[in-house]
Amino acid sequence: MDYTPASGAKCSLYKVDSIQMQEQETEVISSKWTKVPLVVLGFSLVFALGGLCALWTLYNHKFADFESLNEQHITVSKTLAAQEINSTAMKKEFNDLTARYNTLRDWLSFYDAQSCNLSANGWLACRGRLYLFSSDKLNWTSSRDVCVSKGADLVTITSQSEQDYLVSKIKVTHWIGLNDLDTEGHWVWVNNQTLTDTGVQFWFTEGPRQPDNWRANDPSGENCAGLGDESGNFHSWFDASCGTEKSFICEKKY
Ligand SMILES: *[C@@H]1O[C@H](CO)[C@@H](O)[C@H](O)[C@H]1NC(C)=O
Ligand SMILES: *[C@@H]1O[C@H](CO)[C@@H](O)[C@H](O)[C@H]1NC(C)=O
Ligand SMILES: *[C@@H]1O[C@H](CO)[C@@H](O)[C@H](O)[C@H]1NC(C)=O
Ligand SMILES: *[C@@H]1O[C@H](CO)[C@@H](O)[C@H](O)[C@H]1NC(C)=O
Ligand SMILES: [Ca+2]
Ligand SMILES: [Ca+2]
Repeated sequence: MDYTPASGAKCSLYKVDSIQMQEQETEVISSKWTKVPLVVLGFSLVFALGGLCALWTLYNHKFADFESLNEQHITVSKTLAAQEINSTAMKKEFNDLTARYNTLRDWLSFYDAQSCNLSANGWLACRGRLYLFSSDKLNWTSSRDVCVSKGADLVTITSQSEQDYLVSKIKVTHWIGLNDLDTEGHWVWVNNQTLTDTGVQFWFTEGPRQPDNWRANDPSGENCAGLGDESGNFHSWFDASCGTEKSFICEKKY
């Protein structure tokens, strides 16, 4: 009899157990049903976190790019600004130099006009040289002899400015100190300089090109050079027969 309550208690215990088990079963069932969204949520969270992480990395990357670009931009801007200052300074320097050059050139041409107008005993002085423009006409060899007898020689033309000066002084053709008497076509000055040595030559090129060693009047050809020809053209050189009688230009240093 004593067992009854015990057994009853056992039963009630069992009852309790069965109720708990029932509850546990329902818990297991309910947790089975809630796990699916949890897993989805978990995955979503992982993906979201991954996305955020990727975005963050991308952002950092882009920011680094932007920073380096910005630095480059600043550097280039600074260089540009410096070069602008440089170019302004150089422009100013160039303008100053041009102004100084023009002043000097004006002064020099004034000085030239003065100094190249000096004359004594029929000789014209210009830039350290004395020139004599003959009024009589002789063949090339006799012309040279006259110059040499005056302590000079036939003129050698060694620059554009000397050519320009002489051209400005003549109104008829004049012998100059250039010939190809020794070797046909090899032109040498009376001081033995070649045209290559002096670096300038002013042969006539606007018509029949000179020198042409024309042989119609003189079978020995044309082996002496004159400034200008019988029809003018005083700005150019012509080869002519050395026997022709022309005015001539002597030159000496002073
Ligand atoms: C400016 O010019 C000087 C030479 O005149 C040069 O040495 C310097 O590098 C230049 N600076 C820039 C920024 O170009
Ligand atoms: C130099 O002489 C020429 C004439 O030979 C003359 O026309 C010119 O005005 C003179 N120049 C000077 C600066 O005296
Ligand atoms: C030029 O050369 C000739 C012959 O070779 C020589 O007699 C003469 O002295 C030379 N003239 C000059 C100025 O050197
Ligand atoms: C140059 O003229 C002189 C004097 O008249 C003469 O002796 C000489 O033969 C002439 N030379 C030439 C190449 O015509
Ligand atoms: Ca010739
Ligand atoms: Ca000729």
